[in-house]
Amino acid sequence: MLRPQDTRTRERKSLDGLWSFRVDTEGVGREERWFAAPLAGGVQMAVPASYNDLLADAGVRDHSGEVWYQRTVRIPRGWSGRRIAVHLESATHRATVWVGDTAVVSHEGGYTPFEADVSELVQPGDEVRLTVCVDNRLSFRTIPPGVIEQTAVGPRQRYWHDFFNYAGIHRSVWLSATPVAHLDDVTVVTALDGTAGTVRYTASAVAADGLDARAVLRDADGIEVGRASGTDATIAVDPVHPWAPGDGYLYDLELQLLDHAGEVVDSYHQSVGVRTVEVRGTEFLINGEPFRFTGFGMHEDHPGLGKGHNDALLVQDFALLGWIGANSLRTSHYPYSEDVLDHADRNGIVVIDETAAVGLNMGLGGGIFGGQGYQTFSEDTINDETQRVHAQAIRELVARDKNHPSVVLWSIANEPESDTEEAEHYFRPLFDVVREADPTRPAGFVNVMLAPHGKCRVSRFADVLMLNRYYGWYVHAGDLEAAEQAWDEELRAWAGEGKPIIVTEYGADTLPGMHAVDPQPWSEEYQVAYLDMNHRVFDRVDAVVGEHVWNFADFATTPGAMRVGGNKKGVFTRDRAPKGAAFALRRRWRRDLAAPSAPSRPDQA
Ligand code: BDP
Repeated sequence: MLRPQDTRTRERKSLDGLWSFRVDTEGVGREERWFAAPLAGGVQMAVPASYNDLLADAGVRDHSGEVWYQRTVRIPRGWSGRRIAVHLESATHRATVWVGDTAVVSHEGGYTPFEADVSELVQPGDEVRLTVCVDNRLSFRTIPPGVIEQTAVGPRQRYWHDFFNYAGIHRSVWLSATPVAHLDDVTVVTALDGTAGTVRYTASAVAADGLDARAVLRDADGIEVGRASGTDATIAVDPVHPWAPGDGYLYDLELQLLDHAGEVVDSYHQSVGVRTVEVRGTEFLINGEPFRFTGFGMHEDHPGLGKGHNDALLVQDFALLGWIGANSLRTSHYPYSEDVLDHADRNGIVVIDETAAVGLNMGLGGGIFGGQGYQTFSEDTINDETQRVHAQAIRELVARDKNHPSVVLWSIANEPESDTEEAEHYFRPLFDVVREADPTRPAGFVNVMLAPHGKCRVSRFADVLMLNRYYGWYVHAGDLEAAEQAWDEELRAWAGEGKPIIVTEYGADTLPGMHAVDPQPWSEEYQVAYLDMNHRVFDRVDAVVGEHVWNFADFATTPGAMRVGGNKKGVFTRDRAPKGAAFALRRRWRRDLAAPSAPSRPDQA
């Protein structure tokens, strides 16, 4: 599946805006066929957005079950004879879509796209009713998992991840038209050799018998630099302008289907960054140069909007990444909007791309240690079926993001239980899945403090060690001296594995405006001292090739005794004001950026 585009043969029409919306409090919408008529009692709801915080109604915010979205759309008159599709970039966590009275697609998983070919159901020029039923319920068969518990006051959704279960249509919805004979996938793999680069593409097409394929590569100025014929070919570029951290140089690969007369039947544009990624010993190499990750684990999270995508806020977040000297981010804890990945490509920001497999650990809850009353892996909890859903989540992530040069590393889970035999059995095949889906990038998972060095049984499958550690916060809170010693010891033990280490989370909750002469937890000064302590430890261990502070910004969570209006580990507040730590990080990271080890570009030689 390719994302809808406007090209010389393709068109798309945005269905973003206000939709009619109704919460299915009683769970009767399907039985009553709410899709078959205008939504009775519908109110206006914005798409894209999380619906939770927009209606000033706790019943809506905390609703667990289905909600319904509906609108009408006129099929453009010029679209006759085309393949017409409805494309949703995401619906959290599962959805069914109807066109008129006909169900056209259902999709499981809240952060990857899906679409339906509706050509047979619509007539160009006509208006049709489009209904989307979105379900936010999590179970032991979903990624991320959760459980609905029956309590004295009714059912309650529980989950083991530390961010609010925002739901709805979080990203754009499109109506798209392609030729019936059309390209439906492309995979691009690039290589570098001295000043030369190669772009190998493999494309596939539908209903394209008798058609030829061709690819034209153009540089950022639109000048053609190479072309090739066929659905599988390599184009050489010399000299090449590589994609590199801080230098998001992109070529445009136009893929075409051609008829006998040489007329272009279909055209799709794939942006391409020519770069390589490799793990060698304890080094993480981009274009053969050691790369050191600085940046954050982030969240798609904003006041009001929840997890809805918004371009203005995207631009703001990336500007702050640039300001602070971050060269990378992790899409903690789910695949982010494709617009985020595109922006990372364009801006030379490196991405660790993560599935939504978070909370597969009954030893943890909301960042708080303590039993949850369930066993992580068992027939009734996380089991083979969950593993199948997880494998599908990995495949969908790779299928969507494989061509982004910014993506250099896959994270298949965050902080799962990883110190048991069951965990080993669960994860070993998932590493095969990710490597089969993408043999070109390293893969790993994010290790939790409960499975330290010597106990973790899953890290042996990973190319890169990603560690989340809270020495000085969840352990040795307030005692940075003890924290430093314990952290130093554990990190050196991990370094003995001979793999690169990225510290994917370290952070301290901080209330903006709380100050202390003698740094006390929750004060802005403590956050700075805590980060300084961590940095001393990292700088002593060569295998550490990355530091991602938890978190870029404060974010919404479920209410809890450990959360003051959400998680406050942000270096920025939820509305993106800097805490003191932002300036401290900027001093450290901007210094790193100026270092002479920054990858060189041939055109600057
Ligand atoms: C880690 C999780 C992250 C939490 C963080 C915290 O990976 O999602 O928000 O701890 O407790 O366990 O702040």
